[in-house]
Amino acid sequence: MTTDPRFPAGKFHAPDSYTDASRAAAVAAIAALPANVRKAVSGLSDTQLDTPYRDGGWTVRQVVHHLADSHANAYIRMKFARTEDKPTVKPYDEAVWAELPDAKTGDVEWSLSILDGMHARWSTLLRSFSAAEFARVWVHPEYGERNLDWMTEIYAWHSRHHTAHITELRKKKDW
Ligand code: NI
Repeated sequence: MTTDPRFPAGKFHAPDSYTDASRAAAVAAIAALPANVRKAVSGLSDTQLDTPYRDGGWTVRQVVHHLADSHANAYIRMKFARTEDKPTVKPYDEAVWAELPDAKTGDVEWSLSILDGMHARWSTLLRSFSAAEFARVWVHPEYGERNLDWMTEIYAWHSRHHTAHITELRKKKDW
């Protein structure tokens, strides 16, 4: 395990192969994110929410809103990949989005509510996928093709990654 504060849950490594069990575990991690992040921010004051999780990093508030921004894009991209032939997805600048006023100062409850509803739908969709559907791809203009298996794994990791930013900060600050 790395001690790099940017990667408290380790860096992402795609598995060599995908199985029913690995897919179920990844979907379970995505399904669990809303409750986990809600618990992670539970009881924090506005001042605590506006504290960077590391020097030069996003605040807890920005991390929560980033999860909603990122996962909304991922959810929609997966729907395109499920329903269209190799759709090209639209990149976005997550660092710029995190500085927009709704992400910088908005009530975390707004994004917690988005995550509650969206992850219920997203995990329901993922549980419906056959192996052939998990093999469907999208095309990223910079990174090329990625399939739904890879995407499910990376967003399971992404869920753990950002939740750990908040829980590690609370440990460090003894909050
Ligand atoms: Ni992220």
